[in-house]
Amino acid sequence: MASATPLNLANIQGDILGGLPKKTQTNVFFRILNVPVFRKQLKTLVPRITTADQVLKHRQDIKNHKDKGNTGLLKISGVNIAFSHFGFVKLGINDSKLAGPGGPANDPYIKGQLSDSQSLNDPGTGAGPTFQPNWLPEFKQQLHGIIVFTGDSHATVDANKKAVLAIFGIPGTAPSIQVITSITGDVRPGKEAGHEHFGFLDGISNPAVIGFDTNPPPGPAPVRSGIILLGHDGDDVPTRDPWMVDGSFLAFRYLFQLVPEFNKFLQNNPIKVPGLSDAEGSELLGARLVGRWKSGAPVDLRPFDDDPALAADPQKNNNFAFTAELTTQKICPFAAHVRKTNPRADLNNNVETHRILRRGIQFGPEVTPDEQKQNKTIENRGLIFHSYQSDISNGFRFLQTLWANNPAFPFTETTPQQPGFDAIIGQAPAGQTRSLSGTDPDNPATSLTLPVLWVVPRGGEYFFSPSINALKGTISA
Ligand code: N7H
Repeated sequence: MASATPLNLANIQGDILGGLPKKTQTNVFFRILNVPVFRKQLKTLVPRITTADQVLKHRQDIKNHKDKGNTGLLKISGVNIAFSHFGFVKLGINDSKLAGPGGPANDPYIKGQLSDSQSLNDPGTGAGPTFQPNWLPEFKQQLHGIIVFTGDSHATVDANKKAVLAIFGIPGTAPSIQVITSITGDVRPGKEAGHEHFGFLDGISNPAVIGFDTNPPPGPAPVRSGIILLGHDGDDVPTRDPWMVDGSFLAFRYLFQLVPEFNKFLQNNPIKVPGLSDAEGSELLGARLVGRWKSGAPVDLRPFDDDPALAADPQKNNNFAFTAELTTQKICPFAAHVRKTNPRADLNNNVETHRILRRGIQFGPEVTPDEQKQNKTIENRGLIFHSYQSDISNGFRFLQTLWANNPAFPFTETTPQQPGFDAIIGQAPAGQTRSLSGTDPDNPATSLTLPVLWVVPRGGEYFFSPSINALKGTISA
């Protein structure tokens, strides 16, 4: 389909392209109670929605603020909104053209993530139609939408949330929506800022989008805007309804992380390499499971020790493609998380249709001394995972089911080893144990058994984040 470039950044919600700047984020999940009233009120919300061009301005303001030597944070707040299929059904809007190329009958967005959870291998009970994932009860009902609030502080986010909920009559006697649950995530404190709870720097590799990202650093090829936005060059459905153009699907996953248990596993299984202490061997195992060191330095460029300077250099830290060893696992295991989720040269760099924009944030406290002592999770913590893509089946779902959960991927013709599961997010079918090869660089065929799932899904949904025109028009009309 014809490209809509140059992109109309004032029409695209800001978390999709650019990402709402955030130290904290609150996600409000809602159901619509009163359709006509909600529609009217939504019109009032639209001018408050943060757009992609405003994100560019916010980021420039933050830079200017820092350049002036200011130490405190600039007060910035953002808000975006997205709807599930069930939300559009409630609104009486025909969203069948949001389905992927296979049509609506079996489309994950149309079915909703709860119905998809068994195919994602989420842990649960029962099988087939009686399957119930081990999700929190609030995510086992039909959610109609999500409002994402971001900002520099809880005070900023809370004030924005209060003002937005007031638009929908909350608190009050006749609200047009019901808040089902609200979850807040925060950037981790101090030196851990930007690192997820296992300790690894996150948010390094996101695809540059043609028409938006000017001058991207060396690394994987930029993607066409239609890989992320509907109705653009690269969108695999040629006939979207006009209101769908400039929107994007938001895959949300509520992922709990068992950090003390993960650390204990690393501690118990140090990689034995001459010259490395046990602690260094454990550090190496962690790096080989992820494909990056905690600093963010890629294992493909720095296989046996960390290199914080490499990690900090955006000209180098994403400029690799596993080309040094397409047929061995000495440098980086085939099943390393970043190799599973972006296999680069393993697929001749033919990965464009499976790139996603990740916009996650951490939730929960730091590991407590008590948890450390017992090697056991007591407090809830993890990742509020958000990813944007123009096709859920090719994006989030492809990475999860056909790559991370698939022990045979990447398909290796010239080596006898089966890669195994992505140790971070790979999920085996019920009753099966996870393992992977390649963690020991000197014995790549040795298989390492993974005793527990350290990333546990407790909820999720697929949403559609519409354009500003759609919010002003079809959705609120
Ligand atoms: Fe992953 N982790 O800490 O191990 N991820 N991830 N992820 N992830 C990445 O390159 C992590 C999850 C992707 O282009 C890094 O930005 C954790 C899901 C993709 O090279 C780290 C969780 C999915 C990439 C982590 C989690 C993905 C990526 C390296 C859950 C999709 C980019 C930093 C709690 C299904 C790959 C970086 C590339 C990178 C971690 C979830 C996908 C450190 C802890 C559910 C596409």
